Amino acid sequence: MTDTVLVDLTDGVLTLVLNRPDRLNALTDDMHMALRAGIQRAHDDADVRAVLLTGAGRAFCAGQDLGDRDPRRGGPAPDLGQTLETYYNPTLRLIRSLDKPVVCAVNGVAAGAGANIALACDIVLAAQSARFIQAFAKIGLVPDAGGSWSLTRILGEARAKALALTAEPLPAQQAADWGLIWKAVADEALMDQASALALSLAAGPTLGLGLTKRLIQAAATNSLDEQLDLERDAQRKAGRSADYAEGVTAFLEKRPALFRGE
Ligand code: T3D
Repeated sequence: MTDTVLVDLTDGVLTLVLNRPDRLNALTDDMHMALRAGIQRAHDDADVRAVLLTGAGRAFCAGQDLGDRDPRRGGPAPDLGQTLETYYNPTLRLIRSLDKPVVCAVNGVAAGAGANIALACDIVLAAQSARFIQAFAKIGLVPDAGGSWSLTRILGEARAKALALTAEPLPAQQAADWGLIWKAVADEALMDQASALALSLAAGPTLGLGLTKRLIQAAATNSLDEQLDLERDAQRKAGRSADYAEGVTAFLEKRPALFRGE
């Protein structure tokens, strides 16, 4: 049986490739669990210092595999609240709580939960030809995988509502212009740029990068006072790290820093 998620760890970058290209990498139960195991490994394995998530073939991910939800097979309607709790929400929480950077290379269409899994990542690059589609409205569902949260936070209500209610495809360049993603890049350059970014993050001061991720995620709901306290605590930890000592020493010695992620 083919692996539904390909996993590779090289030079500190854990690359996870969604791998059902003939179904546009639509998510099956097996794939959900493989993706989650990959992100969990990034939590547990100190050799992982950055994650790169992408898709095989012409799509990033078309969301839930609808073949697994065929109502023509009969039986009771599925409890989709339960499928979110079982399959989607733990993975979304694992991505957001990972103290290491997660780069997403959106190599093609990202629809439904596929779009929203991408938006949960820390830095999103997309091929110029990619599109983001909140496909849920087309099949009578609501945005999930954190989409109602991330779209509204990043874009504001007007754009979030229009995307979610119309399910209109959002081209990668417009997503970048609106600040929904980091960059749209030429299709042929996507993987080189995403890999180079992930590699450079993996060679970075992992502890400090993890603290930075936490600070930025907390900022949306914190008051300035709360955020200043959080910065103080985070800077205290960062200031005690070996990577901070190395960073300052390297600066003073006019050489590149050699961070060890601790
Ligand atoms: O269920 C729960 O647990 C709740 C959670 C839900 C989360 C969700 O993600 S709900 C949203 C599910 N996703 C969608 O509704 C998107 C469905 N797909 C599309 O709208 C289109 O395929 C795309 C816009 C993504 C791409 O269009 P296009 O024209 O480039 O490709 P295509 O021809 O539609 O698709 C190619 C093949 O992939 C095709 O199969 P075929 O004809 O070659 O045998 C198509 O059926 C298959 N495919 C695409 N998306 C899915 C899929 N098969 C199963 N599930 C899919 N989601």
